[in-house]
Amino acid sequence: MKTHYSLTLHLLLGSLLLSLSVNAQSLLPNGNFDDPSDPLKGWVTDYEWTGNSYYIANKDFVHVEQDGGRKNIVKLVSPGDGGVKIESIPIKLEPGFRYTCTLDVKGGPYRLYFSGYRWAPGVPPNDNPAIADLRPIYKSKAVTGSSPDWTKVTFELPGVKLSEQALSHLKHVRFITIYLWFLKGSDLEIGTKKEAVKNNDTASYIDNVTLTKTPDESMNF
Ligand SMILES: [Ca+2]
Repeated sequence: MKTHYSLTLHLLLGSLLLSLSVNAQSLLPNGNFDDPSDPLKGWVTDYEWTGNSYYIANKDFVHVEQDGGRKNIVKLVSPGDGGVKIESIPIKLEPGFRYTCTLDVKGGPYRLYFSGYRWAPGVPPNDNPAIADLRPIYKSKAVTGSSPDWTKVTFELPGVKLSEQALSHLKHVRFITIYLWFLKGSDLEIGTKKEAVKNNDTASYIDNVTLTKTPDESMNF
């Protein structure tokens, strides 16, 4: 009898772990930037179309580098007051779920959050929009900070108790992106100051971005 119970328990535990691991599968393709043919596949770095002078050349400040066991990592060097950014391709928002992003970061200062988008005027709804087809209408609570060493950071959509105003915006959100923004890093140095100046390296780095969703009543709208 005891064996029977423990076998049942074992099977239950096994299927629970299996379902957890399926649920925990990232919704984001190429979050580790290790795609062999296109390391930035699934990511947006080119904002020339916006005409915003801060970000016209954004893509020139985002580079893929090799880093041993991590394979590819992304290096971001902030050129000035506007900072530098990288954003995931738009991902369909499914109401009734909260979204969790984790990533490894080195550098900063950073401001990391989910950006929520509605359709731009005149764009017919479709399943694979470009960022240019969308207009931002919502930002989740941002996580901010900086770190000279690799650090795992987590942030969520919504990440806060939703106000009526936030809900009224979220109702229009059709797609979300992971929005990773690195500010002017003049007061943060990786290594010693001398080394940083020599390498012209006050850069930030990211790797291993994952996105998961979890049922959440507060996200029913
Ligand atoms: Ca990697």
